[in-house]
Amino acid sequence: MTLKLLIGNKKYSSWSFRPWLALSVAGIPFEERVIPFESEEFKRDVGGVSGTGKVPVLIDGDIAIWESLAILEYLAEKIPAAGLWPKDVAARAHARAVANEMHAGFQALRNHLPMNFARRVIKRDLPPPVIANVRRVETLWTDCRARFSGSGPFLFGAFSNADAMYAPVVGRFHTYDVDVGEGTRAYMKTIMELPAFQQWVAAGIKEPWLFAEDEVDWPKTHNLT
Ligand SMILES: N[C@@H](CCC(=O)N[C@@H](CS)C(=O)NCC(=O)O)C(=O)O
Repeated sequence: MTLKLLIGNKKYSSWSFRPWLALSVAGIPFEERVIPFESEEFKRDVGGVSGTGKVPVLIDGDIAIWESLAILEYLAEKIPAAGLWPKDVAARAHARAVANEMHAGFQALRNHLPMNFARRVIKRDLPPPVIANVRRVETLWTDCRARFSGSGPFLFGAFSNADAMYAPVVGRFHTYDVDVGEGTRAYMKTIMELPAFQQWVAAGIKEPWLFAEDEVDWPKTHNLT
């Protein structure tokens, strides 16, 4: 049975992007279904399988899994050959901790810099709580790379669920031209050069839907104007 992933708009849906990227980079066959936010279809079809009424939702036969991180855990467990968590126990524990930190935190960064792949790259002023979030992300990436990446380009060497969890942050740092160090830039380049990352962005830019709450400085920085 083919896995099916229900996702929101590719331009904006950062939580959808995470499992989509993991599935795509790992080469796991799946069907995607983009369901636009605020549509009748969204209420009906997402509400029908997820108690939260939110995307992403992974459907595997009779099983419906909501919450991005739970989906990533399910994929790692169901398809161990995909290597979505590091093999080494210490690295795996660390990868889970950083993935959980993303899932539970960085509220200031997420609110102030909503993921928006159609926005022109223009710097946005950052209030102190957002700068603190940016610094924490940089520390965390530097630490993962220094301790666990070996000769691989990702946080734990090979691509893992930890990279999937932070991919929308890479997009935000790029889109809002956030000041970051050289190591951070190099890691961002690795993620942004993934063919799957580029496919998602290209599809997002083409989407017709616009949502004011995600267009923080509309219309000055939108690619479509
Ligand atoms: N904690 C959830 C967050 C899911 C979430 O907030 N999804 C947003 C899209 S990125 C959503 O479905 N929003 C639609 C709505 O709230 O109506 C996860 O990790 O999957």
